[in-house]
Amino acid sequence: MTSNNPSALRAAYYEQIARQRMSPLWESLHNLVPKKPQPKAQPAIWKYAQVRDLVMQAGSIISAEEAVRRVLVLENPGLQGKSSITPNLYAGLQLILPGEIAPSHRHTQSALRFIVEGKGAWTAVNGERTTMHPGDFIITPSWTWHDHGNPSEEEGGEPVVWLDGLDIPLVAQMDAGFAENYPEATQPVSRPEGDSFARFGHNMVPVRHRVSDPTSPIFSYPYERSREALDALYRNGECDDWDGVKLRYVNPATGGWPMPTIATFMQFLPKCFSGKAYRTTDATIFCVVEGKGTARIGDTDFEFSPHDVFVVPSWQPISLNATDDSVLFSYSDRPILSALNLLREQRR
Ligand code: GTQ
Repeated sequence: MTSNNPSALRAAYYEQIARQRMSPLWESLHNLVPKKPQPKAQPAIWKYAQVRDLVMQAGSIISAEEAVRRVLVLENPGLQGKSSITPNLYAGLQLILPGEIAPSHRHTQSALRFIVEGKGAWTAVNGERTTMHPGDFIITPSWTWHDHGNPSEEEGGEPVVWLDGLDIPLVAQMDAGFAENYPEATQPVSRPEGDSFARFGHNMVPVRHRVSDPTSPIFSYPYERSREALDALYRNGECDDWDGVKLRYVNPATGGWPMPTIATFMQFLPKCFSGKAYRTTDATIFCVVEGKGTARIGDTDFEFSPHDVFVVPSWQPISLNATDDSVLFSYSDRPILSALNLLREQRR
């Protein structure tokens, strides 16, 4: 090493400071403080036609009881090994067969279920069971006991598949994960089905209700109701150039998001809709309910059809086109970005 060779001098210096667990900011500043978001997550799609058989095969590979949760994790190709679909969010396809129970547990992670295929299975939250139908959006808030089950074949049970959306990566980043198992497979049922919906699902709340936490007091947002609202609005002439007809799900007691970390939406795109491009700093996972079309994400076109799941990373331009009347469910980390004043949106 000679003192008039700056790169050799620096390399030797970097070795010395590394021994003291230090590093030179000037080598990494541009990466640490980028001019705009540089998502490692990539746009990606899971075509249900390609994965459905594999999801069903999981049913003969392992029981729901042994698996605890029999789920195929949808892992973003840019986040390999992280069980993440975006930096903050997780997605998975869960299968429950007739007669099975996924045993009761609770954890600090918040979860949503979006029913993809099949009906009649149930999920229990806070002593109340909710029956699943395709297109229903169901929540299991942080630290609530939850178990899933499916009536036996004799009772009319059929395989049910839903999309799980959780804030697992966010909670891991925060080192705030706690979990425990319920002592029995299922929690006791203490309230009849529909109880929370009767209390909170009709633009009314119990007269002496006080808001004690940010989580929605209703557990299920039935597809029928959401679909009806979108339909009525479209017939009334509503149609945004970017979104078509798009509504967000609310906590009826606060007007806020159903859960503190995950935003959820449902939108209708009429046949021949050709949406303008937008980008946002929340990363979004879409699940197709009805219809066909194309999502252009960045420079790539992803053709979508029912039950497909696709992901749009932060700040990637997206535009939606529909070749048939289409309905899309989506969830994102918008509440987190919004609370931290990091939400930006650009519409072109
Ligand atoms: O249903 O409780 O996909 O705890 C991942 C973790 C589902 C669940 C998942 C979970 C669950």
